[in-house]
Amino acid sequence: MTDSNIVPLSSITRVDPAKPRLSGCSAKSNGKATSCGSSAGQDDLPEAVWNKIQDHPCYSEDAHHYFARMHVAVAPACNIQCNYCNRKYDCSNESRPGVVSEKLSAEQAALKVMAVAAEVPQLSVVGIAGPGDALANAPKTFHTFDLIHAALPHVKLCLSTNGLALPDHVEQIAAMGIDHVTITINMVDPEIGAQIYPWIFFRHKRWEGLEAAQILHERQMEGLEALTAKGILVKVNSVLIPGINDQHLVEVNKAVRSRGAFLHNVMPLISDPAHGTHFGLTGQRGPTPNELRAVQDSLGGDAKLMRHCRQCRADAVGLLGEDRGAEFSLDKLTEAKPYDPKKREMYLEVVERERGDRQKAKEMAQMPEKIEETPVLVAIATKGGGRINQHFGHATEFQIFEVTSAGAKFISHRRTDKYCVGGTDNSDAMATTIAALEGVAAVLCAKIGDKPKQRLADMGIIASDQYAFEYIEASAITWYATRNACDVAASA
Ligand code: CLF
Ligand code: SF4
Repeated sequence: MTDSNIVPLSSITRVDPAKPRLSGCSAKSNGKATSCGSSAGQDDLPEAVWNKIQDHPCYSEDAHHYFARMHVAVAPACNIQCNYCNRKYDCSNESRPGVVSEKLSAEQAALKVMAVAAEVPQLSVVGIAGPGDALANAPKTFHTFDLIHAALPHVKLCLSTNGLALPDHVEQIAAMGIDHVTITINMVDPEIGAQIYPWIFFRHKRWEGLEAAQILHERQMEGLEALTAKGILVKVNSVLIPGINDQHLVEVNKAVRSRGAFLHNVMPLISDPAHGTHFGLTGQRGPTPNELRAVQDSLGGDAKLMRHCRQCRADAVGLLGEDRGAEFSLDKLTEAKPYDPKKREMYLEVVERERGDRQKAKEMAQMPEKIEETPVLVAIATKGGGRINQHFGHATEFQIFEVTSAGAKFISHRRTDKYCVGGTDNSDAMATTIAALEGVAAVLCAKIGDKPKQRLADMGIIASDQYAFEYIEASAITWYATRNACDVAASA
């Protein structure tokens, strides 16, 4: 393991933010970290809330550029059955299908967290998100959190649950200082719930059909209300299942907002017959990216919507979108370096400076005075740090920003395959990339070869490495302004 996988500090100190070359979104201009559009920033929130989310990569879109989470897979059992889940695979509440590499004891989990903290100064949150349900394994979940908190009190604790057992544990969650809880809520109508959950196990009894869905719904609402009453930040995850709850999620959104949910995260159903789930085997499809976005847009209230979820594995480690879990398998923990708090302190100083500089750069970016207002999508290749700092050929995902004269706002990410594998072009990956870039006008990356650049140009997509290592939003705005200025000049 080396620090080379950490957001390279050298790459995030290159640009002079005072350089007046970039452009203005509607963000506040006091130099504090704010976010255009899709998520709330420091100026939009009470200080106590901002303090809780400023380094949580899931609760703050801005934070996900700088901070990492890790999940410890200590919770194998579950108390309900979802039609999109097969026990052989990770919990779909918080993870994409794929077996958990290692289930851990509480002690092993604490050791692993120490090893990751020693190597990854971005680590700010440890979550328990399966592979079953955290609260169906409550004693082990809380024991694990106890050990982690005793060893690393600065790390935030985060818990994910289907909500069935939640009302029984709210007091303990609050007493342990767990400030972030995710509940997966896919319905508030038991008729719809019965199409998603064939059974639950509750009070020593198995319940099925409408009764099961009714109990689950009531327990979820009770747990949500009890948590928010205690000031705990609750994120609600909803799995979008076309034809079952796609129209219904507006109602879910209203219900959870009215009960004080901090964020709503609508995630696409992942359905594949190979995963052996009921939905996979019966042909229930997941939504297209456009269907997902249409539902997200219909919910409004951008600051209350999470759009940057990566549907992580229950043993994920690293920045969202990357998985460094293999570096920290149990057999490697004996080689782990001791945790050095100085490394993290230095990283936090860099992040604070970077956030301020990035904001200034965004504010200084200039739009032409008169432009035709056509929102465009720009795809960014990034390894984190809020900068365009990844080679096109190394990208396994692109962050998608929508750019208008009001600024650049993150709207989603799209996965792709690496174009460059072992130093050679992977031509097959280009088809995946072109499909992932549907509707995108430009790709901004740290470097791109002539061949892929031409392939993209043939598809009408401009690829540029002109903004290598610059800040994302400011570069996207500048690219947009320049393009519009050229259009105006051409039509004059
Ligand atoms: Fe993990 Fe979940 Fe906590 Fe984040 S993940 S328990 S809130 S620390 Fe985040 Fe991953 Fe999406 Fe979950 S990107 S699947 S929302
Ligand atoms: Fe699977 Fe999670 Fe649903 Fe339990 S709550 S059945 S582990 S997806």
